[in-house]
Amino acid sequence: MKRLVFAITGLLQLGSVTALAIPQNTRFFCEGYPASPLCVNQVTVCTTCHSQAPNLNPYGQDLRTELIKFPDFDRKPAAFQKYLRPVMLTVEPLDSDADGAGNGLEIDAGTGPGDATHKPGQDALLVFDGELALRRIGLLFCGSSPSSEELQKQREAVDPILKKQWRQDYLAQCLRSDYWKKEALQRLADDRIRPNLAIGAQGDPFVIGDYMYDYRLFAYILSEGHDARDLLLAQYHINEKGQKVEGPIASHSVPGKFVVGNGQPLQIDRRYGMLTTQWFISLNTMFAEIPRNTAAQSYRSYLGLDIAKSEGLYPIEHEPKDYDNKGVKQPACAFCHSTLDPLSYAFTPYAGISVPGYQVGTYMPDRTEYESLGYIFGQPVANLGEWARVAAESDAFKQNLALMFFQFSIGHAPRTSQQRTDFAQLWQNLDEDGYAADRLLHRLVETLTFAGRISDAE
Ligand code: HEC
Ligand code: HEC
Ligand SMILES: [Ca+2]
Ligand SMILES: [Ca+2]
Repeated sequence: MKRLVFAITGLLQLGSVTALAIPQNTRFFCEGYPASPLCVNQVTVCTTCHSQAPNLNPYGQDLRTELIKFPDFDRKPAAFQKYLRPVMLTVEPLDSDADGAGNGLEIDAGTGPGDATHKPGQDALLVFDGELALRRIGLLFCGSSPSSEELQKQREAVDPILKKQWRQDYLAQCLRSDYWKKEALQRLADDRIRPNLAIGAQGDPFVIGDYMYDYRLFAYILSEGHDARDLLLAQYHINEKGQKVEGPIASHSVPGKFVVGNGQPLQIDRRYGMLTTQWFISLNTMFAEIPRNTAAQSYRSYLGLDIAKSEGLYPIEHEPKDYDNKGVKQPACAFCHSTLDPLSYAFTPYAGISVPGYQVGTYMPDRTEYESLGYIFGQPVANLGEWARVAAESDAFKQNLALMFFQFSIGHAPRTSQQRTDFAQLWQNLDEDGYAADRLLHRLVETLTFAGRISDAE
C-alpha cells in the first residue's frame, strides 16, 4: 500500500494531463514493435525516446517533428495512440542518432535508435566459455560447484558437440535435484505466493490457507517438462507426497486453531492453477466484494504487469463503475481503476474470507452480478476461465516467465543488446519448447549472456 500511495502522489505531482500521456507511449511503441528486444513485458523504457523525460533524444525529436505536422495532434493519449504508429514507420529509415545504423535496424537489434553509444554488432566480442557455463549451472541449479573432474573434462575436451552434451546432461541432472525443485524454484515463488507464517497452515489462532499447496504446484509445473501455462490453467493439486490430486481436498480441523481453510475445496471445473488456490484467494481477496488485490497480484505475478506502477493499463470505457462505492471514479483513481476494476470482475464469484455458508476459495456465482463483465488486455471475458486462457496465451505471460529465469540466472533484467537479443529469443521460442521451463533453461545456459567471456583474441 505504501508503494501505491507513492505511485499516486507521483502521478498527482506530474499533473493529470501529462500523466495520462506518458506511460502509454511506452506501450504504443511496443504495439508497433512487439518483438523488439527494446520491449520487455510489452513496454519499452522512457529512454527509447527521451534522454531524460521530458527532454527528447534524437529519435524522440524525429518522432516529434513528424507528429506536429498533424494539425489535430494535441499530445493527449488518444492523439499519441492515433499518430505514433504511422510516425514510427515514417522515421524508420532515418538514422536519428547518426551512429551509422538506421532506426529500423536498431529497433530490431535492441540498440537505442536515439542512443549514439549503441548500435548493432558493436558489443564487445564475446566467446562462449564452456567451463564458465558449467560452474554457473552448478551454482544456480545444483546449489554447488561442479566437481573438479567435471570441470577438467569440459576444459580438455575438444569436440564442441560433446562439450555441449555434457553441459546439457549436467543441467538436466541439476534440474532434477531437490535443491532446484524444493529450494531455488520455490524461492522464485515467494513474491507470487506471499507466504505469511502467522495465518498459514501453522497460523495461530487463524489458519486461512495452506500455502504449501501453492509452492508444490508452482514447482511441479515448472519442472520435468510440464506445461508452464498450467500456472494459470491447472485443475489439479500436488499433495505432500508429491502426487497429483484431481478432486477437492477438504479442510481438516486443528486442535486449538480456528481453521478458515487448509484444503482445496474448489470444484475442479473452476480451478485455474495458482490463481484459485485457497491461500491465494483468502490472502488477496480477504473481505473484498470486488477483489482488486487478487486481480492485481495475478497480473503482476504471472504477466509481469504491475498496475501500481502504471504498467499494463488497458482502460475500458465507462469504467470503473465503482459497484462497491470505493471512490475509484475520480480521475486520479480511474487512471488505474478503469483497467483494474474490469480485470477484477472475473474473480468476484470466488469466496473470500467469512462469506456465510461458503468455504473460503469455493465458487459461488450467486454472490455476484459482475462475473461476466470483466476484461483483460482490453478483451471482454465472461469468467475466470476465459481470463486465464487469454492470459496464458499472451506474450506477456511468455515474457514474464522468461524474465523470471533470466533474472534468476543473470541477476538483473536484460541491459546490453546481447542480453536483449538472447532474452527475445528465449521468450519467443517458448511455444517450440511446449512451454516447458526446463527446456527454456537448457537454451538459456548456451547463450553468450549466460557464459560469454570477452574475447582476448589477438
Ligand atoms: C515512443 C516514444 C516515447 C516514449 C517511449 C515515451 N515518450 Fe514521452 N514523449 C514522446 C514524444 C514524441 C513527446 C513529445 C510530444 C510533443 O512535444 O509534441 C513526448 C512528450 C513527453 C512529455 C512532455 C508532455 C507535454 O505535454 O509536454 C513528458 C513529460 C514525457 N513525454 C514523459 C515520458 C515518460 C516519463 C516516459 C516513460 C514512462 C515517456 N515519456 C515515454 C515520445 C515518447
Ligand atoms: C497507480 C495506479 C492506481 C491509482 C492511481 C489508484 N489505485 Fe487503487 N489500486 C491499485 C492497485 C494496483 C490495487 C491493488 C493492490 C495492489 O496489488 O497493489 C489497488 C487497490 C485499491 C483498492 C482495494 C484495496 C483493498 O484492500 O481491497 C481500493 C479501495 C482502491 N485501490 C482505491 C483507490 C482510490 C480511491 C484511488 C484514488 C484516490 C486509487 N485507488 C488510485 C492501483 C491504483
Ligand atoms: Ca542509429
Ligand atoms: Ca543507436
